[in-house]
Amino acid sequence: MKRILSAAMAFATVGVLAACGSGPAPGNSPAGGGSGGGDGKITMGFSQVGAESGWRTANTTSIKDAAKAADVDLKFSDANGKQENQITAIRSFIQQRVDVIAFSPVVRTGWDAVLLEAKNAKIPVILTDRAVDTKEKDVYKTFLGADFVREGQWAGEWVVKQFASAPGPVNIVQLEGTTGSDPALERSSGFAKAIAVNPNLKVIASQTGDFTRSGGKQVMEAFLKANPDIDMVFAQNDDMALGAMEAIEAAGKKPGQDIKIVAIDATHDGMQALADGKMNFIVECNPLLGPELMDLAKKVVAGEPVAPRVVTPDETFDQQQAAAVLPQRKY
Ligand code: GZL
Repeated sequence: MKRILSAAMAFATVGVLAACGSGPAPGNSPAGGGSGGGDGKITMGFSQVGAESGWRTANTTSIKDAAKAADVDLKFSDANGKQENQITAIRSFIQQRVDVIAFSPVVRTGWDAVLLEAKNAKIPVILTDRAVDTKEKDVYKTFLGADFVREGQWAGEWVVKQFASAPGPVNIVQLEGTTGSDPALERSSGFAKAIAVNPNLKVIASQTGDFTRSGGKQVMEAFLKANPDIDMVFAQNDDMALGAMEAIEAAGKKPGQDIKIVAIDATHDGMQALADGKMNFIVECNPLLGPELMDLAKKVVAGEPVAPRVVTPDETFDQQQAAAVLPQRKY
């Protein structure tokens, strides 16, 4: 069953939130070193997590292409998965007096100090893709990204349906994303909440594969050695699912048949494996955040109110739906 968060509902949410963000957001004077949008051109410093997955590659491409199309001067930094590299990059953007800073925080905590430095420098910050935990007030203008709890819930609800008539325990293994990251924490809780309706559904092992194909393969090899009767894999992204598939085949089993696989992202390789029957269900997490990020950045630099949270729509795919949409997929 395809599920799409209705656009109307999404816009209604944004509309309501925008209304309560009345008046120019504080600290929004164009104190950045860019032109402040004065000549219509703004300078954005962007700190990206890294290049760990197909999703990340598509996300980076979207941001770079959208900056070009929006005539935004983009200073792009790849943190290679390390928080300290992101903090260094953000400090460098502050030194360069950019007009706006955007970043996808690799993990949820540890950002208070650098976010306060940006605020004190009067440079607005936009979070994209992943959220942070911070006790500081007004240290970022908005969050643009998916609802990860819902993604985990939709994956879990598919498992509940799939095994509704299972007579006994259903052994599930979970490949978690990067430890401490917003998507890993929230997809885990959404999935756990969804499968709790059926006590037969048991997560017998759960470990991080760090959102990478090699990580998913290594962890799945260990799971298979320790648990001979795995029925189901919940992989928190396609790349770890693709790695798990290799491990399952190397163990002489058929992925998608002997061991079912549900994943999140809906990148090309994941959707191809789904269409080929080696996976069973995917929840999309759209990486094409670039255009909306540039719109938000221009509004924020101009001191216009923006919604504190802009949730991007997701949808789901089974094997038949994946085969049908693959030719038109943008990533
Ligand atoms: C989700 C994003 C996650 C993807 C992974 O918005 O943060 O990080 O699900 C990526 O593929 O590595």
